[in-house]
Amino acid sequence: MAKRRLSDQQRTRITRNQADRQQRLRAAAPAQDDSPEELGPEQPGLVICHYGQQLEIESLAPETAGRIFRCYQRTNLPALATGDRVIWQSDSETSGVVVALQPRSSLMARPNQQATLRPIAANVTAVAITIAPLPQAFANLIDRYLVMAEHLGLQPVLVLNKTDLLEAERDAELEAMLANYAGIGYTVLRVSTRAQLGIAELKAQLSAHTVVFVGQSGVGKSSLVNALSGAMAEESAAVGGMSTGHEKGTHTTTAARLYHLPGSGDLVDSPGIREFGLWSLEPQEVFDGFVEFRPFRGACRFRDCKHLQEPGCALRAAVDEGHISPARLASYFFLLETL
Ligand SMILES: Nc1nc2c(ncn2[C@@H]2O[C@H](COP(=O)(O)OP(=O)(O)OP(=O)(O)O)[C@@H](O)[C@H]2O)c(=O)[nH]1
Ligand SMILES: [Mg+2]
Ligand SMILES: [Zn+2]
Repeated sequence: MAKRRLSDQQRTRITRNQADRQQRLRAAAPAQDDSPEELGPEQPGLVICHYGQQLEIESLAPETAGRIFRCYQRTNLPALATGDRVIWQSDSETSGVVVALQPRSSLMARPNQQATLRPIAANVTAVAITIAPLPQAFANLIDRYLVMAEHLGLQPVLVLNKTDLLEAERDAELEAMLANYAGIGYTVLRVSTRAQLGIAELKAQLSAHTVVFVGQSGVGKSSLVNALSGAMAEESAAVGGMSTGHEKGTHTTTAARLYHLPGSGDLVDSPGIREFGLWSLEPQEVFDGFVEFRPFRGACRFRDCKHLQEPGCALRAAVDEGHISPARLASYFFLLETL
């Protein structure tokens, strides 16, 4: 064991040395353009966006504060995410290299098709779970995000956008669902970026936070980020159309990006999800992610109760007594199945 660890360490050191050497070679190589290739001093920065191999780093150093540098990262670093605090060095007036990652307070990741986790946003403190009358909202997806937020200790906020599109009859189910979330204790905000409704309230709710907007494509995450940040045309997030016929979004946003709120707070716009991915959670963590279930943990007659047909099931009793909604229990089973 000790021997193996030593060789692991050696391997890491070799990789790091190689990376350093390549870095020095690259720095020492004759400049491709007429900019000097000498690396500047180590300085703090913030990852604004990570797409492909490129990072957009906002400088936090006094002399260049607020300026954006195109950077690549040293190969010994883990995958970086929007919101990461880093140490970087400039190699030109507009570019540089990220040399270190500073500790993260949180990391929101998303499973991809290969079931590996891809980091989306780091150091966020709140999650705005964005839904709309169209595209149709799914309780399962909302619950998945809620479980994730609870698990990471992030403040969840449910944001219903496009209230201008609400139709009483068609959206009765949506309203009932939202009333249920409010009843559990979640903050539910109603906004319309088109009709400019509820934006100030949402802003007030989020001003102390770094909040990531998540949800299906087409619900209006980018529209909300623009409305909140008051972004000027050239720096605003791209807003997409809706595919005709299916009332779905068109996956306009392709990489998470951070925007500063005037005053205080940061927003992270993220790409709409394509499928119900699997977050690697333990069944117990899923249970705990349903906050209104927690008082009934361990209260069933059988210690290994699956809350299906067992006699003396406290969870089922709670549903019968109206403390837990049947929809949330069904959602819990659905999430367990997809683990
Ligand atoms: N009616 C109405 N449409 C809206 C509202 N907000 C946004 N939209 C429209 O919804 C569509 C999708 O908006 P986006 O902001 O691109 O949605 P998104 O969630 O960022 O989508 P992805 O980037 O694909 O994940 C656009 O056509 C917007 O104009 C609203 O409050 N009311
Ligand atoms: Mg978008
Ligand atoms: Zn039970």
